[in-house]
Amino acid sequence: MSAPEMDPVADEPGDDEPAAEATGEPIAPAVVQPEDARCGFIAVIGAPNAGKSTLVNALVGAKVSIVSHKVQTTRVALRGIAIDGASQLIFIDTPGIFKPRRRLDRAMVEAAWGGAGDADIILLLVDAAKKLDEDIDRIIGRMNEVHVPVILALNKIDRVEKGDLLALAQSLNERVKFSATFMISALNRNGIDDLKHHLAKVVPAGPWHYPADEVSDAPMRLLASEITREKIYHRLHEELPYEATVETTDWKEKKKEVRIDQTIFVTRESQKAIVVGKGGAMIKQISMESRRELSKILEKDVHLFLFVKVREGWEDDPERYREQGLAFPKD
Ligand SMILES: Nc1nc2c(ncn2[C@@H]2O[C@H](COP(=O)(O)OP(=O)(O)OP(=O)(O)O)[C@@H](O)[C@H]2O)c(=O)[nH]1
Ligand SMILES: [Mg+2]
Repeated sequence: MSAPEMDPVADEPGDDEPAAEATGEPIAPAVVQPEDARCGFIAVIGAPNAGKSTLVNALVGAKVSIVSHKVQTTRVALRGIAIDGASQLIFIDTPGIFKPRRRLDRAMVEAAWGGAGDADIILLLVDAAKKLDEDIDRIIGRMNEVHVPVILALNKIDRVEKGDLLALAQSLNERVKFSATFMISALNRNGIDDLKHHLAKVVPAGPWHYPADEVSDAPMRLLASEITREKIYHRLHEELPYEATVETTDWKEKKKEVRIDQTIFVTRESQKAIVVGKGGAMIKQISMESRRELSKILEKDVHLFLFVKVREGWEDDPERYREQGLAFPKD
């Protein structure tokens, strides 16, 4: 990698003692599990902003996927893992399915349907507080093509009148043969346990895929990039978050602390100025918020160094897709 274009920003000084290189990959231990084990992959699909990532985090009981009030936050199909009784539930949090325009959009839609294709069960999440629109129509239109059970979950019921909710459930059930319908609030955890117990009953019998204490299969480096990307989504607006990408370039871990280097790629000089902010104020804020959350997750002191680089046309560079775990669409 070429030299950074600006000094790294760290809100804590790093230190220069030699540190062991961590690979971020867990060493697979033998999976201990009950005799009557069940295990299944559940793809959570739905329109952008329906609350899919919030739901996966609620079901897993840990933050495995980033959330924002903006659409198209999730880019890659990420897995979150939960245990309920003798069942291991592996949730695939997919990007929102929408009408793809840019190449990145197409990669995200493919990742979403790809995630659904790998699943034993599809969980279709619909924002009940929103009118049915063409996003939902497009998804519903393809539901009859899938050959696994589809469960409907109406989300955000904290924002809907009961009568409207029942009418929505009925009209969707007239169009697709759902195996079950749930009404939930992913944000308030309302109905989450019922949904989880149901899933635990219907996933196929079979051995667990992951150790009991694992909540995500994503390498820590990717999760760390995602956390910083979430802070960018919270702090910056308009097209910038969509045109920014974060890569973790270095990870040095010691017993009690970890040094993480990340690069934020933007597509134009003007965007770089916004990300850095006046006197570096914005990047410091992003760095501080990301570092705090990473420290909590890693249970270690984190020294986070953020670099900002302009890379024109990263959206057409296959390597940038691979780094984010996406397949590169040819056209
Ligand atoms: N009121 C309310 N808001 C919710 C609920 N669930 C999620 N949200 C909010 O909806 C917004 C979108 O949530 P996400 O989990 O990022 O949605 P997503 O479906 O993963 O979005 P994409 O990844 O962009 O497709 C966030 O602001 C959430 O806090 C809910 O049950 N009630
Ligand atoms: Mg999401």
